[in-house]
Amino acid sequence: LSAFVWEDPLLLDASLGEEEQLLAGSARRFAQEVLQPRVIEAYAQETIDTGIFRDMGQMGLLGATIAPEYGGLGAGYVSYGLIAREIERVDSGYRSMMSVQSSLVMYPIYAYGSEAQRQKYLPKLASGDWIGCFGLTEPEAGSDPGAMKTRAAKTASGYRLTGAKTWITNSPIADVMIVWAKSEAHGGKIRGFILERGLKGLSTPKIEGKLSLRASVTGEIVMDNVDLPEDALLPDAQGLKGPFGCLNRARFGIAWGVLGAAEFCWHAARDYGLDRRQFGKPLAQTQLFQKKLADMQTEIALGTQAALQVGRLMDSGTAAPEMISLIKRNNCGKALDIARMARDMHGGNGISGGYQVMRHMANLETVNTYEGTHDVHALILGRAQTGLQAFV
Ligand code: TGC
Ligand code: FAD
Repeated sequence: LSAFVWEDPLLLDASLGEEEQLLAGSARRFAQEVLQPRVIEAYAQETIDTGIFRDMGQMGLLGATIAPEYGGLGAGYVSYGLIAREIERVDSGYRSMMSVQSSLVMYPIYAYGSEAQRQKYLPKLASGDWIGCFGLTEPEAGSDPGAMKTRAAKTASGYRLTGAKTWITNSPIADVMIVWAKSEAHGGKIRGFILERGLKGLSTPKIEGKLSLRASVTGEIVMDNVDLPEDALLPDAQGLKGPFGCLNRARFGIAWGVLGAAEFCWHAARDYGLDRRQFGKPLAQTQLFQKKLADMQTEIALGTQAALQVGRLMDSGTAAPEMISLIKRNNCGKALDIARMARDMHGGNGISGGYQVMRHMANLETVNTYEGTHDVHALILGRAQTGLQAFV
């Protein structure tokens, strides 16, 4: 038998292909060199540097799974997951900026858009020159997006949108918005529209006072009779499966990303326990501390193996949406438990910004809620195994 590698207990790295390892390595360098030095201040001050999108774009981290002819890398979903893990090791908010742009804006244009829409939007979104957002949630339709009130009426030259989206990542800084609305011209079915900043009647107020995800900006999309041309409609998405097709990808990335945040917290707790002495010995030499480290290591190792398996199935076209619910739910829940535990293991220092574990903990409260709450994913899995839907 070989020696045990405590940081990579089930040898995840060795299960990756050479290109996946290279991409993960360059994403890690980028995240540590470009994002890590600014995150503590950005989170404290809630400052958003839109240049981060261009930095990510230059590194090929936006729309990595999109074909190279549209500015992507043509990489697989395991690679996309590895990128999310490295960015979220620094901050869930930076990963949010990346995953909304990649999975919720570039993916629907790529998968459901016309060739003209792909040519117009994807290269600028891939380079980070344009920033995108995704409007599904409404004030009265969160877990139940089918209850949305936003409407698209038909006009002589296109569509007129009325309604409001809320809790939208990137909306106050977005150039391009994917908005889902019930379209009167299509029998009330949900359709996707591409909106551009500057349209009359369109505004994107920022949501102030967040205590979580402060390095990522969140806002509303308010549409007061916004007129759109005919070619703003995404031609190939009809019904809720349009937005859910995007959410499958983003949720998969989150399942990887949260484990990056959890790994940061685990390593920080270990380092702290090795340095900090109480009762005449390092905290890391107590049984309780070691039990907590073992729990963290175990859950992260199992979670990454599950995410890798689902990624391989996505890359071979054999993954089911419920598999993504399983890993999104479990990995978010475990990452949140790990961050809370790491915060506790740092004692009083754990609440200071400099130790960073409390920031991860606060961020993971959001990640456990968005893209389908922990409980909504339980109901998806419950429905799949009983055939009974318990939402309504
Ligand atoms: P339901 O009857 O289950 O389905 C309606 C239609 O959609 C299809 N479908 C899917 N298709 C592809 N992938 C999936 N995962 C799908 N799930 C459902 C389904 O086959 C059906 O198709 P058809 O042809 O029969 O019409 O719909 P429901 O209304 O009963 O939905 C139930 C529920 C609770 C599962 C669903 O509404 C849900 O997942 N709710 C959670 C909402 C959510 O995740 N919102 C996310 C907003 S975006 C966001 O949070 C971004 S944060 C990003 C960041 O900053 O990183
Ligand atoms: P609700 O649906 O009101 O849920 C409240 C509670 O009730 C939860 O615990 C939930 O699990 C529970 N619950 C709901 N239904 C049931 C049921 N049937 N049975 C049992 N329990 C139930 N949305 C976007 O469209 N685009 C974005 O970019 C985006 N970014 C976000 C960024 C942030 C920082 C946040 C916080 C949210 C973001 N969201 C975004 C919205 C997010 O997807 C929603 O918050 C999420 O889907 C939950 O909806 P809700 O907040 O309305 O909660």
